[in-house]
Amino acid sequence: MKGCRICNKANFSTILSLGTQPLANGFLRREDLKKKEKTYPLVLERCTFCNLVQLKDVVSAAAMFKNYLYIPSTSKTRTDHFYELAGFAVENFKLAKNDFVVDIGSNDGSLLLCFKEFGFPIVGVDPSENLAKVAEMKGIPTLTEFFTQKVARQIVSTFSKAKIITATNVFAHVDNLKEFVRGIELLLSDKGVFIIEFPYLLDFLQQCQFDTIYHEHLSYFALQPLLALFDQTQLEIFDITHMDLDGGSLRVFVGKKGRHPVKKNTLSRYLSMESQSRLDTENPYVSFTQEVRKRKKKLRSLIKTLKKKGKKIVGYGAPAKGNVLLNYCGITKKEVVYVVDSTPYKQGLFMPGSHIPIFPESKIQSSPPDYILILAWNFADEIIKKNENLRKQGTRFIIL
Ligand code: JHZ
Repeated sequence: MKGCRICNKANFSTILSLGTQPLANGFLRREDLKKKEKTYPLVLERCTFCNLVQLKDVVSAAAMFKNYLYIPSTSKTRTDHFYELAGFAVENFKLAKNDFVVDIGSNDGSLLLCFKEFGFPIVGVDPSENLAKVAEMKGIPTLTEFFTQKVARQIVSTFSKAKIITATNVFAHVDNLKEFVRGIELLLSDKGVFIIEFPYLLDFLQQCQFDTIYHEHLSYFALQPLLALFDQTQLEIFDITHMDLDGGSLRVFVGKKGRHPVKKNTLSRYLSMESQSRLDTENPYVSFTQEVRKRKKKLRSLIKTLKKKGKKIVGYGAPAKGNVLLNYCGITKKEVVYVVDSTPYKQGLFMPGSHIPIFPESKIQSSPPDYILILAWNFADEIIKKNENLRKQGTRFIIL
């Protein structure tokens, strides 16, 4: 049995199984619909030694990320967030003209574009071949690789050490966290800052965000296990902030030991919230699992009632988490007749598992439903606002 990716111990306590599921970003072409879909077990567990919540089974990263259809630039909320992050880094860490910025998991280059506009030299690292091409077209130099020590050395020798390294919504995807962090040690300049963003375990549990459990998300971080990870390195966490994005995320600031004043009171505040929530016991996870089952029952019964009344239901957004929700709750194209999504790469494809067809957002205006199930619940405000006319005409929104 494989050990925990932070402490190497092999004592795990199972939190929840979502059965076997297809890859949450494994969108299908019409010709794939008749083929048997590949599914993988989806089991969440906790290391009882360091408390890292993690997936039991690891799907090959190449299978998930080499051809990747998710792009962040389709949501205004997220692009605004990237501008805020770049501005924050520039101001707070007093970036000078030639300070070098690296984004890991750079996707279509959306975040680096913001740093580029400030005039900084930049490079992205992302294994997705299709998205690296899109980023290059925007003028974002991109290494089509998974980030490792080797890639870090290559960047240092070709460009320089980095003053800022960002990793937004990618740290949780990394199987070999130690290799990744050693790469950061090599790439970060002495006064540099590594900024990580990821969904926060406390929000995940409190808001029962079970649909964010999928094969890409290997770790579900709280501060305490993260501190244990960085304790094994020459790096340290020196500050942390909470953000509303994606239902509650953390922005964590990491530097070389002794190079930045450590905000001890801030870190202690998070640690004490985590210990008050008893994250080192079974209790919060048992309550979470009970709530997941309740929500599944509630959604299934709501959809059944609406269908009996002859109501038309469609989905808004084709996010990865939407597929987990639909597949775990056993909802198919019989119940949700279509979904719309603003990502051009997803349009014309079908949702994995449920086989619901994906259309551009304009479809919802030309063929309005009685009910819209908001699958991209993290952007509910943005979605409801732009479909205000439908609400006025009587369409109702469902958010789980
Ligand atoms: P969104 C992805 O998850 C995958 P997903 C990944 N593993 C991760 O960690 C998170 O991102 C951060 C659409 N949409 O961002 C666009 C509209 O159609 O919640 C997207 O397909 N209209 C890297 O897939 C989806 O919704 C709109 O108005 O769960 C949102 O996906 C808006 C605002 C969005 O990520």
